[in-house]
Formats: sequence, structure tokens, C-alpha cells
Amino acid sequence: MPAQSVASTVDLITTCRDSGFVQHGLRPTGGKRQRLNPDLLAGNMLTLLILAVAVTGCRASFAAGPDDLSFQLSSSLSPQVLRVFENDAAAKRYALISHLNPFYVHGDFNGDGRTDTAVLVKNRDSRKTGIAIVHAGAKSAIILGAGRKFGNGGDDFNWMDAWHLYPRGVVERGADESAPPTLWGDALMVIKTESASALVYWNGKRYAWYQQGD
Ligand SMILES: [Ca+2]
Repeated sequence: MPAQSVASTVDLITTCRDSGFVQHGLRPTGGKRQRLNPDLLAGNMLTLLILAVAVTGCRASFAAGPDDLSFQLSSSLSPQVLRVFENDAAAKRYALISHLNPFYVHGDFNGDGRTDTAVLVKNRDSRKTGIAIVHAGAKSAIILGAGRKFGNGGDDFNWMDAWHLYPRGVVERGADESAPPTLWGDALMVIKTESASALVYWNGKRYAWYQQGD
């Protein structure tokens, strides 16, 4: 292995360590970039094996596949939200994506006084997009779209090109024939610009759809 690539590998290990993904392992001496002797490494295959395993393990923890967010983008999400998508068997079926800006919205969607997170997701199997909502403290995600039919949005939210928080308050009658809902918490306004929009809101038991304009 060339000395330069070895140094890059050590840099990556250092990055992983500093971000908390590697608790134990090799580290440059004195906190400075370490130039390793390639002759020494050539005679120490065990060291290289440990490096390779550490690098693989680190990358897999925040980039499980080509659909997943970069480490930098995913770092904007709370550890609780990331743990859900890393640990929950159902949530693992969905990749966090960022094709819209913003790719996540914070609000108290279920009205319990604690901040929840809505984030864009893609079903890893069907490739259909949607929204995952993770309530504060929850260990699982509620999936809207992304292969699950939801309201008039269908099971693929690929039509959605904008969204934003709709703070808890009065909802005006929209295109929906039913009376406007009374919000328990904040809602999400999901939009196809110059075409249609709808409120996604918690009705006390589940998320519901209220058409605003079309
Ligand atoms: Ca909440």
C-alpha cells in the first residue's frame, strides 16, 4: 500500500474516531498526521487487516448504501432519529434522502410538547419516496408514502417538490369537501408547486390528509 493511501486511511480512521464511530483503534501519535513507513507496514499485515476492518465498520455505520445520505448531511439529524433508521427493522427498509431542500422538518406534530422530526425517505425495494415521521423518543418511524398509500398522495410522493411546517393553528377550508381539522400539533404542508397542496396532520391516532388546493 503506498504511503499516501496509508496516510489517507489513517486520516479516515481519525475522522471516524473523532465523530464517535470508533471508540478503540489505531490513532496517529501526538494528534498529528502520522507518516507510516510502507516497509514496516508491508511486514505487518495484521495492522493493515485491522485498518481495513475499522474503515469498513465505520463507513457502514453511516453509509449503508448508495441511496443513503452523506455523513455530513445525516449529521444534521439528531442521534435519536439516526438510531431509528439504523436499528429498527422496519425503518431499515427506507433510506434517508435529500432531493428536496429542506430534507427534514422539525415540529411538534403529535402535540405532546416535544419536538418531532419529519424526513424524506425512499423505499429501498420499490424506490418510491415518502415521508418518515419520528416522534420524540420513539424507536420506530411512521411512514407516509414510500410504498404505503397515504391520502391523495398515493404510495409514491415523487410529485412533491416542496414542503414546510404548518404551525399549529386554524386551518382554512381547502379543496377538501370535509370540514377543516382541528390541529393537535404542528402539521406539514406538502406541495406540488403550481398544482396542489395538502396538510398532513396528527388526528390523535394517526396521520391524516387534508387537501388544501388543487
Ligand atoms: Ca411531539
